[in-house]
Amino acid sequence: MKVRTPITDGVVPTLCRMCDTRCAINVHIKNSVIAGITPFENHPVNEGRICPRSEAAIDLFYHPDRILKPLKRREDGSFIEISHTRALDEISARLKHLKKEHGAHTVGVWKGEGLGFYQQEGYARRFIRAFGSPNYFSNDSACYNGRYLGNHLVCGFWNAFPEFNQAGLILLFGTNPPICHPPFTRELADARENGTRLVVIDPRLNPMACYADIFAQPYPGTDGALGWGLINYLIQTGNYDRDLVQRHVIGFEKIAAYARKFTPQYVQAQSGIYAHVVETIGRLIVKNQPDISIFSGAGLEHHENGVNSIRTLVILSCLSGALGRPCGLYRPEPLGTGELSLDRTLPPTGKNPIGRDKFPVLYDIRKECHTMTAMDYMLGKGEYPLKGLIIAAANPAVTNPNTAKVEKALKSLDLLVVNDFFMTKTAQLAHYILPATTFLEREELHFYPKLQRVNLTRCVATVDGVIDEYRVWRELALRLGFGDQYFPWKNESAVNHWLLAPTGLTVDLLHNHPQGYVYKPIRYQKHLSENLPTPSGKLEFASPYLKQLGLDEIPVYRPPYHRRHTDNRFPLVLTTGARKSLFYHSRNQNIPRFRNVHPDAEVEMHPDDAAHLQIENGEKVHVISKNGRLTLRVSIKHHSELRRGIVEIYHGWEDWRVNFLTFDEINDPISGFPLLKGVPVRIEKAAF
Ligand SMILES: Nc1nc2c(c(=O)[nH]1)N[C@H]1C(S)=C(S)[C@@H](COP(=O)(O)OP(=O)(O)OC[C@H]3O[C@@H](n4cnc5c(=O)[nH]c(N)nc54)[C@H](O)[C@@H]3O)O[C@H]1N2
Ligand SMILES: Nc1nc2c(c(=O)[nH]1)N[C@H]1C(S)=C(S)[C@@H](COP(=O)(O)OP(=O)(O)OC[C@H]3O[C@@H](n4cnc5c(=O)[nH]c(N)nc54)[C@H](O)[C@@H]3O)O[C@H]1N2
Ligand code: SF4
Ligand SMILES: [Mo]
Repeated sequence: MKVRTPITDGVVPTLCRMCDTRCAINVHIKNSVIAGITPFENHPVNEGRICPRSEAAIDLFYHPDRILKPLKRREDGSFIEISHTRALDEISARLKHLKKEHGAHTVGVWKGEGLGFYQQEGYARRFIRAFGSPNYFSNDSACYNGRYLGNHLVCGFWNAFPEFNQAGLILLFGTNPPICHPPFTRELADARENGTRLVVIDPRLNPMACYADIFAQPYPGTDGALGWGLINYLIQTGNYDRDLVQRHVIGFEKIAAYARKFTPQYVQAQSGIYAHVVETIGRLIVKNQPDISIFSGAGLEHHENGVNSIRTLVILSCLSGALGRPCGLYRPEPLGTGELSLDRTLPPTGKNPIGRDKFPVLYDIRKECHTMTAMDYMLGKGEYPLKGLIIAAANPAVTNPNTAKVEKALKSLDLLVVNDFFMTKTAQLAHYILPATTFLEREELHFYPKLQRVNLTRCVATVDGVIDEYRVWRELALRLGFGDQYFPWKNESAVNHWLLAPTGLTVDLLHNHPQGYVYKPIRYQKHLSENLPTPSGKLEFASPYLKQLGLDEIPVYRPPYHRRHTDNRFPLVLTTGARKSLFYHSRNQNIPRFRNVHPDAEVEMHPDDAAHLQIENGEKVHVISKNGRLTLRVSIKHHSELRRGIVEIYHGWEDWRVNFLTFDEINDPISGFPLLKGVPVRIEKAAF
């Protein structure tokens, strides 16, 4: 591996991308070797702190298993190294062939969490639009869009992270900040020290719950019932923002009428949370309104009723007066860069984007196709076949639900190209694997909407022969004949100049601001002077848009699948994917010092459930759903750590793929999200 660094010795400030938080770091270079990563002191996101995953960027960069040359699969399934020129020539020839013989729509691209949002996502979207296909897929068929849509449908915007330290009361639903978003934990801790009250709602004891005033464990997928119960409490006690309702809301009467049945007793029957706890939370909201932060995580959106649960909580937040407040729902200003995605300038024509007929809202609002429906199209069960796919920075053979089907579908493709560092389960199925650059090898813009700040990351090193994401798309585009028009910039730096041009900011300016540059001041309470960015210009407690699509006008609560379809064969409920601090989805398992901490997979069980089945801690068991089985070790938790009847398995293991057990056909009708956190299963002792 031949590495070049822009300086031989010194420190380069940039942003970490071992997760999406993007803390500011200093990368130390000694003798042209990346020798260390320390926190950058002066950035408001992490204020001079980093987590242990950050330094693992060095392990990743120099990893002995890293793929450094393009690989081509041979007939016998083995791979041979080929040159970049040959790989790009052959891939583009095959793409051309698919387009000519079957149409551009039979090809798609799939961006994964490894690339996050913004610029790298923009390239993937741009490429496929310019190619002429509507089929852009991403990990966001199971991440983030549920929360985005839930907020967007009510308010027209979403600010992912509020200013927790301004809140009098914080309610966390299905989120685990100490593991998933370490910097926000500091904000939460500061808030606690200043007297902020905290409520944590999670069937599993997550570390934040230890610091909560109230920790309540609902049955998975029943948060909507609690949300409605709290709405009912505010309305019945007359403690809601009447002025807001009069001036800025449509649909209040409808939600007030529907909320009536959600008495504390009814909420208890639905969610398992005691009626007096529901009332206590209601009282806490009343006492602290309008300074209420309500934050929901993947724990809510990974259910087939997720968007409605989230809409319910957004309505609760608005009723409690938190609209426009720093701790609540405020609308960030966009930076206003050039449009990479081409979503507006070159909207797709011709064939239907995959999944739009089933999940019109997902496509309409996010311009995304649906990954689970894509599997059907690959298997010849769609309106047309999907034959070619380029996957960049995703590992769907591990992370998408119903793994057996995902593998079958990916194997059936005429062309599968995977851009990654490692021979992942997905890469193993590819016809071509392109070696990927790490975040240390590119310069890209990053926005922090909450802070209205923008950063430009630095290219800290390059590896001979490995080309960055932008160049991969550009080289393919040039060979396909649309490079000059749509990828005219010679390199990423030229892209950055173009992106920044409409903003009045410059690359140099951002280089000189490693602490981030505040591009616009934050404006709270914007709804007082301008319309909300919804179709009606008001908060849509009832959505005419959803009604017209035949979807729920108000966020009706429907009990989750496992409570609607009780089946004696599958008496336990599996929640999957509660994050581990050192792993990131399927990443970091190949970093030995991390793997030593988590050597193998386990299924977490409540002691009563284990005792009932006469299972002991550490014993091997089969976990069985209607879709498959997984054999792994039991970890018996303490009574308070899990709700009885719930079991939990991490989702990123390459050797124990929990998505063999999950379903791809039980989806949220608005977001299309799969049911990942409420799967009926049974557990059997494994034979010795
Ligand atoms: N270390 C690490 N950090 C990560 C990631 C990672 O893989 N590793 N992944 C990143 C990504 S892409 C994402 S999307 C975020 C996700 O981060 P979060 O949004 O915080 O979500 P999770 O950790 O998946 O789950 C949060 C909690 O939801 C609970 N839960 C499950 N079902 C329900 C339910 O029905 N109701 C309620 N109230 N709670 C429920 C689980 O028990 C779990 O404790 O984390 C990000 N950060
Ligand atoms: N059962 C279950 N399934 C889940 C979840 C769950 O909770 N339960 N969570 C879901 C969620 S929230 C998410 S976000 C998805 C994540 O699903 P994926 O997007 O598939 O995430 P990863 O498994 O991290 O795969 C990322 C891949 O990108 C590679 N990579 C990392 N950085 C880069 C880069 O800079 N360039 C390139 N080219 N490659 C890179 C990594 O090596 C890795 O193989 O999983 C979802 N799946
Ligand atoms: S939380 Fe950790 S991994 Fe994520 S950006 Fe910050 S330092 Fe990096
Ligand atoms: Mo995610």
